[in-house]
Amino acid sequence: MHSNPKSCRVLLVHPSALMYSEVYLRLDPLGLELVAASCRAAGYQVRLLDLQASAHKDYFRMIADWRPNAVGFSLNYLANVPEVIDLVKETRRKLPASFLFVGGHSASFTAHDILQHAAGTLGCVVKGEGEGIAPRLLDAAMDDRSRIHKLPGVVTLDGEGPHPEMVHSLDDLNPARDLLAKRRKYFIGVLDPAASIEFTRGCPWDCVFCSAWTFYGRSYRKRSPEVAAEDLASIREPGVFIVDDVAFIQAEHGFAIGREIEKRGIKKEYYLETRGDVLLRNPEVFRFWKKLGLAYMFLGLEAIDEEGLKRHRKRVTLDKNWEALELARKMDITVAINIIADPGWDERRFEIVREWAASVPHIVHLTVNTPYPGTETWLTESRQITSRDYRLFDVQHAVLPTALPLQEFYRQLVMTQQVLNRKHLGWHALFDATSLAARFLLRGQTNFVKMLWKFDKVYNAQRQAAEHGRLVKYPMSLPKVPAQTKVDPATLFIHPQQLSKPIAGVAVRN
Ligand code: B12
Ligand code: SF4
Repeated sequence: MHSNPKSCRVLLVHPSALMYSEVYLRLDPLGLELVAASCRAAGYQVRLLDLQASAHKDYFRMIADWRPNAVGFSLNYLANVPEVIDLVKETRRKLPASFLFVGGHSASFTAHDILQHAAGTLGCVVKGEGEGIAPRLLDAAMDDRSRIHKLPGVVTLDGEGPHPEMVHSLDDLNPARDLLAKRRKYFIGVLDPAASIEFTRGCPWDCVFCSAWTFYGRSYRKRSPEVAAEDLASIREPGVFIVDDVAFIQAEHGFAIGREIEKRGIKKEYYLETRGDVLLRNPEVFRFWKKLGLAYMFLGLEAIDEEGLKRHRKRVTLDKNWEALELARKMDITVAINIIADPGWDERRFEIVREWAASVPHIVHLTVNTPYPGTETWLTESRQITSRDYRLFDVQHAVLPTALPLQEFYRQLVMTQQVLNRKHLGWHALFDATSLAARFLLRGQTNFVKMLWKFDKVYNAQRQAAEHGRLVKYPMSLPKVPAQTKVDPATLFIHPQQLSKPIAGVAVRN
């Protein structure tokens, strides 16, 4: 068909935002920007469309006008599966000859189901990292589609290729941020506008509810400090979201990037996510980054009792977490914390969390314990999953049996989130929301200001309960019952395990 990539048009699409996350943030799809960069480097004409910031009608207008030869969809979030399948089917009708493919985090763990749902309309699902394989896949698909399932990580209805391959080096590519329109739509809290950046990839811990580590086979890779700083210098937005799962596990790497930032005189405000024990072990690097502009830090505490920490296999004690929170407060870094609410909670348990949240000076978020494909919990959770609707797997719905009647569970959840949000608004007060809002509006930035009023529109107990009654067009496959008691994590890995050197202070099993 198209032997010359230059005459070949490739559209890459990120699905819509889950409305619950949109209250606090909207971020550019970094993974897709990287895939776009590698396809462009291979000579393809590439466009990027993010449905978090554009509407479906913009997508259909674009495919009608531009008529891409290939359309790739990013599927990091399980809750987006039905939307992407519907887009694939509609695109197949409108562009019968186009090559349609799907990749990303959740797609990697549910590849066969996605192909089944798409009922022959989808060319393939790509498992694992996309930068290396995407141009090879396009080359093959533009030539002879019947052989693409021989490629690493590629799954079709005809079969599956060998294990996906990891990119040679994280330094080889910079994300194609220039391809993304409406860049002023991206923000996190008062960092408005903000852009995403990656310094490291993977996580050496192994929490049971998380698939960040199973995706990358427990590997942990770093970008070189010079490349990371150059990438940062090219970012126009004043706010920066560091997407690393656990920032600054290796203090020296954090220092080295920081020194490169100083050398270049880069002035930005940063948001990052890390663990309490990492902060305690490497306080100096966080202090240094505070000077560089570190404004917010997210600590995934997950539980406020020892028993909960053990259940999630956080490999950290409660005392260490409290100590970390206190240290962050002393450093004058605004801290957001996540707590996982279990569907088994009763009124008293929600009340304890509300009381606790009111007593700490930090921003507290509450998400619902949700077993995801690719996690250990998916296989070991012995309670039966109560829904086969992908859309409910967004950590704001209960997909496990609730101890309280479902309506009451949501009433308690939303009430608790309201209490926490009032504190969250205290966060705005901290930064003097009124004058800040005025400054943003003067610059034409409205994301932060809109967020101040969004909460009540988005969180609604009755609606959340009613969403359990929606028609399920694409029923999910559920884990086997009875549940496994012990899991070999290697069976969950998307990329085969890479035995990287042990990291000082990170004591996890091998
Ligand atoms: C940054 C991040 C976010 C950002 C999203 C930014 C964005 N718009 O994409 C924010 C903060 C908004 C976010 C929110 C949420 N997140 Co989040 N997030 C992450 C995180 C930490 C890193 C993602 C990232 O940017 N990685 C770096 C880039 C380079 O990698 P990547 O996106 O995976 O892309 C690579 C491959 O996946 C692949 N690929 C991706 N797209 C495509 C497309 C094609 C065609 C191809 C071929 C390949 C391909 O190639 C890319 C390059 O190698 C991951 C954990 C992780 N380590 O992956 C969790 C993660 C993806 N999030 C998760 C969850 C649960 C959520 C929330 C539902 C809950 C929450 N925590 O608030 C919300 C909902 C978001 C929504 N849909 O609105 C889960 C996913 C669970 C699931 N199976 O659905 C993860 C895996 C974390 C976990 N604990 O397990 N998240
Ligand atoms: S430390 Fe964070 S990213 Fe790593 S496995 Fe645990 S929850 Fe996932």
